[in-house]
Amino acid sequence: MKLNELLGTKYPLIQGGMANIATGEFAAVISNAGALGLIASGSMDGEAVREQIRNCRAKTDKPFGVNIMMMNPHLEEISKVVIEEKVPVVTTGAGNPGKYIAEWKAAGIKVLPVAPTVALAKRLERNGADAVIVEGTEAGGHVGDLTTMALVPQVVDALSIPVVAAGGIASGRQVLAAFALGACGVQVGTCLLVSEECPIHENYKKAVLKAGDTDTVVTGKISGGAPVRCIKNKMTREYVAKERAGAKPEELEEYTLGSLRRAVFDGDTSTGSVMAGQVAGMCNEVKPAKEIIENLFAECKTAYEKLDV
Ligand code: TUI
Repeated sequence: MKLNELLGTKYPLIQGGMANIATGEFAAVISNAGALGLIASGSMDGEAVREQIRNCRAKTDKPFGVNIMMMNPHLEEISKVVIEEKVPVVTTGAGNPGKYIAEWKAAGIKVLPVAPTVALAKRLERNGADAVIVEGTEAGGHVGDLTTMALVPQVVDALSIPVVAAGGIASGRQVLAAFALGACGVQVGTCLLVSEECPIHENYKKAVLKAGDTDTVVTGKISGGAPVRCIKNKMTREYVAKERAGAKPEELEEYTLGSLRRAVFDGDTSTGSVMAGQVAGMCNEVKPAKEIIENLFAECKTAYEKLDV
């Protein structure tokens, strides 16, 4: 099935969740550009999500979604708010949403969970997901171990529902590659961080613009906590040093408390978590979101015509 048919979009592209960044207003910008904008509910409570849904609706009549982070302490509340507010699409991340899928589906919501493995993707298909978003470890933020290149075709082969590719996509060539791997669309985050409308601190945007191919690192791999990909800085260096020295998960958690907010709102790119994917190295220019999205599909077409196989 075509992703545009499932979501009611013009472009088969979903904006990544991006906790603390993707407000209702930003999601509306992306939806108005013809893709699917998402409100990132991150660690918001139910009423904050409701407010963002209403803000989004005030700015667009196009389909949009809410991304639900499964580690959110207000998960139960949010799972009800998306039903009450008749949100068209829900995506999930950082956990298994299996037990919520039936009630969301019964409310007419399209459900697209992120799966970092074939096993979870299969389970989610059995639970009734409309499609799965397969996110490779190239992505920014919380990540699994497998790459987009290796994981997407394995999930495509194992499932009958549509698969959306995420992680490592910031150009038309990568969109084309995702389709070649059997995906029906893409999810992108990092390339939208450098959109004019993205409501992050200027310093965060500059850090992404400046980053090269080797400038991101995954913290939390050694300690067995939640692995998170960020742009390398003082925080990631100290975090990894603490992990190597055998720091306890609680100590590490306390160390990063509020670190994403510090980067997003205060522009503290030294002790903050500047979450971004490996493609930060190719996001070198600030442009309107609409132009970024249109360029991805125009470039995809040119790259297809130029394929020399
Ligand atoms: O969720 C994301 N990316 C995120 S969430 C986030 S907020 C956060 N900050 C610090 C620590 C943890 C979270 C920042 N970035 N991407 C989607 C994603 N989902 N990546 C990996 C997963 C995932 C992992 C395990 C999905 C399901 C899963 O299931 C495990 C299980 O229960 O079977």
